[in-house]
Amino acid sequence: MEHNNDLGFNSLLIHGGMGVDPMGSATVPIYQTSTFAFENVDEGARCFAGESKGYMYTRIGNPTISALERQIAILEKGFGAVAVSSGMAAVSTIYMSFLKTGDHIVSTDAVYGPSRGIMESYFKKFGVESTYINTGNLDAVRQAIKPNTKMLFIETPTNPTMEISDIKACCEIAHQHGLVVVVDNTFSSPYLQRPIELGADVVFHSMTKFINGHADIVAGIIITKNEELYKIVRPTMVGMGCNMDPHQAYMVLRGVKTLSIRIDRAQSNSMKVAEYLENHPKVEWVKYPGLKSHPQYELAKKQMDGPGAMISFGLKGGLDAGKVLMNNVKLALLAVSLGGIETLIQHPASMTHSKMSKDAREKAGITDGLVRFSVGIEDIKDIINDLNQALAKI
Ligand code: LCS
Repeated sequence: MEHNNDLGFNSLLIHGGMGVDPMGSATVPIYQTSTFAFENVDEGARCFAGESKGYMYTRIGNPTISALERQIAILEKGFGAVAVSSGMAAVSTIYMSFLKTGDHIVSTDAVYGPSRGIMESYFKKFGVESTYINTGNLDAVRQAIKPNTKMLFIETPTNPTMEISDIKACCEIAHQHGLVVVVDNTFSSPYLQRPIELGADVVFHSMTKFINGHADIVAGIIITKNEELYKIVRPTMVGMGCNMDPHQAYMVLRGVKTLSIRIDRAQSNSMKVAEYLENHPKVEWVKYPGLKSHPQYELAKKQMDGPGAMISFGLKGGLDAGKVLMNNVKLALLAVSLGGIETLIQHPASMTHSKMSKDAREKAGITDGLVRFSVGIEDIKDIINDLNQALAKI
């Protein structure tokens, strides 16, 4: 696939996925159609044989979706991308693409709950084994790899514990054993972290979060570093039918254009919120990669172009105090999801990670008292005032 990779990141956000529209449209039109007419029978046959670039059926491909796939592949420095209906559709497509009965996967323990949940339920049913470790610990990664291990699945920073894994070092270890390295890049977006440049084979996103950024769409995407992997992933997605809808693709194409300016603002707000929390007498701990107190502050600085806009913290009063805080915020929404323009607060142990066993949660550092904060782009004084008045109620 040919990409114009010479432009800077901000220019690529605006122009990266755009082809030349025959009608001169400044935006990518929504091809809201399920099917495409062929000129004649031979042309239809050529399309299905892969000998013609024409479109056939929207589950297989659609010009609006293709534009988004080109756009994200360019931003992630990959060969190509496959858009899917949600972040979880990306996870299941990746598992289905690369794992079979008897295989084993090593995964970050504090991944987004359902990424682990579907492996431990459905994929276990098909005979795939899994081991969950802190992939920030390279010795643990080495020790977890077995003769039947096929995939190393990393989430960094982790949802919600904000642990960082060294992507480059993990790839070096995994590749010595011939594993496919998959990185969930949802928390950083390609603006802050590009795992393929660090050696990853497959990157994916819940584009519901930073990439779309407006809390109005659920969407996912898988980016591969080369054509060989792309040719495994695309037919799996087509066969399983977890394609994106053209309107969904249009919304994400619109949202992604402002990715860098949204993250710049949310990140500058986050630094101030993290410092405010760290100095608050009712707060016990704060985990944010931009704080020097983060155990992997140096690694985050090396691997990421910024610490992002997600913060986790715990209060001295534990879960009870956390509940008072969450029930009393007025500006922040008490809601799951993250990475949007609005500030959100939620409780992972009873919400996003509630399907994990308490034991697995505790081992992964998802304690009952952990509160997760997704910092939006509102005025910083209003975000802090809101936290201040809610913390005063404890
Ligand atoms: N990966 C990460 C890191 C996520 O945070 C999520 C969703 C997914 C994958 C799945 O994406 P989806 O299918 O929802 O598009 N995370 C959520 C969260 O933390 N709160 O609500 C959803």
